[in-house]
Amino acid sequence: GFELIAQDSHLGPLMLRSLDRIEQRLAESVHSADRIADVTARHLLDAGGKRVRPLLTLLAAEVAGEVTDEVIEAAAVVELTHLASLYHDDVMDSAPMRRGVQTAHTVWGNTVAILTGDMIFARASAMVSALGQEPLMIQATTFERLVIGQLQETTGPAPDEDPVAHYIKVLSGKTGSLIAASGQYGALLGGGPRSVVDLMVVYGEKVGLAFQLADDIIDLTGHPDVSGKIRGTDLREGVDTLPVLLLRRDAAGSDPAAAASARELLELVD
Ligand code: GRG
Repeated sequence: GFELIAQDSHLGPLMLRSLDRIEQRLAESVHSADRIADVTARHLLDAGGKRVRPLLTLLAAEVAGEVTDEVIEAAAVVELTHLASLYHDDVMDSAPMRRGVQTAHTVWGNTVAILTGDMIFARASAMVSALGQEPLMIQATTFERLVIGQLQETTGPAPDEDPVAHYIKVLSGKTGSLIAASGQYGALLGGGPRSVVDLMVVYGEKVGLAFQLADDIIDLTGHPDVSGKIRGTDLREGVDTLPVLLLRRDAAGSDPAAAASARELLELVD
């Protein structure tokens, strides 16, 4: 998690101190007076996670302007939004594990997991509302794109839609949107110029895409102790990731050599 980033990175003291402050804000903001809600909301936060989105917010602020208190707050908001979406995602996918621990719905049931996600999302919304009108709009747009991405993934491509194009559209919504928002918040609240704030959207989308593709490859090749996930889960559950979609495209394509080797590999996975 955060400790891993801190150990392995070449981040300067300002970044490390800022990550520490974000961690404190995260712990404060999931706290609930309700004993059970407190436990369920801490569950995934305490389990770790890489904190990639808050880090991107900090880096964008540093590049475009400076790390302000509002940047720290926004960095916590993006991680909370991500956290909320993970509670819901794990229910939808019936995932047994997340961040190396049992998922919340496995421990407490679907209802508790969904409501915990709702509570964390409400906290993020309250925090972002104090940051002003534009961050609030970014948050609302991002939430909608997250939800639509998830919806499109669930419904699958239209009959006349290219599966690879559909896949990229889904990723742009469910992963690219929040990563783009992370950069946007950093540049905006760090006092950066408008041009850089807008560029962060394009940059974040591409980082999000690269990030998710890496995730797909980790599912095939990653080590469970490092990734916290069971290898080959996507394949076993028939989730169409880009490596498989590209093999199918090659298998049906006009290059005979590529088609033959793609078919050979697909036999291993189908
Ligand atoms: C309640 C905000 C909210 C959303 C509901 C469920 C849903 C709509 C959207 C799902 C979005 C989702 C979970 C996308 C997957 C994104 C992804 C790449 C997750 C893994 O991110 P990492 O690797 O995980 O950053 P860690 O654990 O390191 O934080």
